[in-house]
Amino acid sequence: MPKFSPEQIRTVALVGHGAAGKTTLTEALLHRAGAIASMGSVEKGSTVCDFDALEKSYQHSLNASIVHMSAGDTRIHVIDTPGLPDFVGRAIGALPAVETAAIVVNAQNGIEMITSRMMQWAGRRNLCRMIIVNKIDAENVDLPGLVSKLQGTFGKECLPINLPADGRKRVVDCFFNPSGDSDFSSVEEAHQALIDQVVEVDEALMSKYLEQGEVSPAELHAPFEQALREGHLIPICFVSARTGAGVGELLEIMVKLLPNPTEGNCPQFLKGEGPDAQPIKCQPDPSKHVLAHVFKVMIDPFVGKVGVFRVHQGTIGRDTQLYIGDGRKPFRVAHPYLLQGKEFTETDALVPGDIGAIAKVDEIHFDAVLHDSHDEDHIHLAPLEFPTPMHSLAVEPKRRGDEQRISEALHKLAAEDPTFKVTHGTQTVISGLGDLHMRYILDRLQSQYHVEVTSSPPRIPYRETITAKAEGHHRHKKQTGGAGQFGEVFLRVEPLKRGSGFEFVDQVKGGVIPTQFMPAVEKGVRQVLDAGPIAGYPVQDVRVIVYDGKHHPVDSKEVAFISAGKRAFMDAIAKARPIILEPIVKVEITAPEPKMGDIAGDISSKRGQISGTEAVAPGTVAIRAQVPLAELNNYQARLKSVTAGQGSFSVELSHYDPVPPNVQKDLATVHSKTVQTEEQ
Ligand SMILES: Nc1nc2c(ncn2[C@@H]2O[C@H](COP(=O)(O)OP(=O)(O)O)[C@@H](O)[C@H]2O)c(=O)[nH]1
Ligand SMILES: [Mg+2]
Repeated sequence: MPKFSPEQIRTVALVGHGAAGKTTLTEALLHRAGAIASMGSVEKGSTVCDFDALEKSYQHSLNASIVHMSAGDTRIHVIDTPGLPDFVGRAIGALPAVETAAIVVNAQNGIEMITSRMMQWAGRRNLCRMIIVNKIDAENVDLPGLVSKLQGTFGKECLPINLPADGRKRVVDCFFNPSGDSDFSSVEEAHQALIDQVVEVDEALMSKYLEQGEVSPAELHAPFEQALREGHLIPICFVSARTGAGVGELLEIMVKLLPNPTEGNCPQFLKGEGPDAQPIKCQPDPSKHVLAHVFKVMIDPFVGKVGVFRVHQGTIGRDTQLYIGDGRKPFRVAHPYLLQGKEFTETDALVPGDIGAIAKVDEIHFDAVLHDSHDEDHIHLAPLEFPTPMHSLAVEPKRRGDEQRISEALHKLAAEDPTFKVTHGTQTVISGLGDLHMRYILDRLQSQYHVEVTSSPPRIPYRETITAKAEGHHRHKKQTGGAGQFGEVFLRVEPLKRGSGFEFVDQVKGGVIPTQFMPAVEKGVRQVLDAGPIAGYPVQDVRVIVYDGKHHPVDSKEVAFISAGKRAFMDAIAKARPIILEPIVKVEITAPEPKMGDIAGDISSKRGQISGTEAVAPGTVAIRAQVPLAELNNYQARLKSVTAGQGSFSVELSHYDPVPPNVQKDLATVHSKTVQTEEQ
């Protein structure tokens, strides 16, 4: 029998900007709930959540960590997430695992970039939200100012549920038992504001309230949950993770006011693919079929692959048989675990609301849905939106023979991280969200997988295309000693719309090129597609129409038509006004407002165009622009120097545009030189 029913479970993700104090607050909550005997610290590397060696050396959370604690007869699962922009993918990934996103705000720094982003992301995922103002003990904090900034930025539904008192040494409750004085503003007024906001979702209660002037906390419970679910109320509470002020009160709020799984918004489960996908209604009932979602995967050298999941429906026990997504082969759970940071504790049963883990199931992957319904249809969650990884590095093994091990290690790292991608082309290129993310990957390769690589900026993925129609012709004829080779091809090329790729059309009449040789002609043409004639880049957006040719009954061979197709295509391209295309990316730069002019000037000097600006937080602007990727080399370092480390940016592919003629000339020159040296 599970010890806790879904109604007794709370799930909370602590999210927000780096250094707001999420990891320390998790430690303080565990301590207050009696789950740990003494509080560790981030500085000493002794917290439950930042257990990874690299987290200790960076002194920042790099992964989502899971802990649980009991308060009375309630079990609380807390996910401590990273707040550095480079690691935000792991925080976004954790959102479907919880009913409540608690956005932790640093009282010293106020609203920061990830504060705003997390408010938006959590809102879009329909999570209940609350704001925790941490570090109220610190010097030079303006708490009343911060409350009005929060309300100004995120709306008047952000209302204090408690307030600092006694010179920020404790907090006073404004909801259940409003009495006493706070350091600023009136407890009674804060109480009124909360009740006014809550009763707005329930007309009957509103009339009663207007008539009698008061309603009991018990009557307020259901509308309070509804207001949270609808985003109509975002409570603000105050804590100091360091001194413990407000931490006990926060636990009490979690137990009494945050939604249990039956009171929150279930994430959207879908069955089937694409636009035909059908929504599945999820019921947080332990007796129904199992629906659980894997929101984190760890690949540990000792334990193997670990899938961390949230149960949304049904019960997972030792004997439960589970399917993964549309997989047909079930596996037996055998050992369901609860996690406390790096510690695994085996448990009997996990019910809706529980966060658990299973080890050594190879097929498990990030974002997989676990279920027991024998259903072959693809069951999945409405897709999460992650920032696109665009900071790339080309990597090469330091030691010969390490290629295979490096490739395997990179794919394991990519399996853990939705914002890390590996591509193998002429170079192995790894992409992530920023310099720190890349450094972390290289550090992991070394410390965990014991392989070393050298890294360099990757080559820009230029493309070649044509801008006019043209004709091409080649006659391949060889008479060397014995059997000859003969094949002749006439073709036309036409530009296609940007992004359409390549089309090959056979319009040969009367068998002048016998059908068995057409694949050879196409093969020859495709050889040019991989390495275009101007500078050796892939050719795209071209239609090739083969319309005439000649063959010889004895001398026509495959090689002859490959060669004729290739040369005829090159002949046509040369006459079709070929150009080089370059990737243009959408950049979003977030920086302090006074730096906007410098940043905009810099963007213009990089052939970029500003497409808009927006205030994302008080004093912080987001600047959107389109810039050629080739101009963004080293941009992180430049932005850092322009903004004194206060700026960050994200990049996403927009489209391909022709390069300016001088760039085309330079690229062609470099190419012809390398071709010459290769031929020598
Ligand atoms: N003064 C003060 N410092 C705090 C408090 N909570 C955390 N810190 C410090 O703030 C820094 C960042 O804390 P951490 O928990 O790693 O933040 P996270 O990035 O949000 O997880 C560390 O140096 C903590 O010791 C607090 O309540 N008051
Ligand atoms: Mg942390």
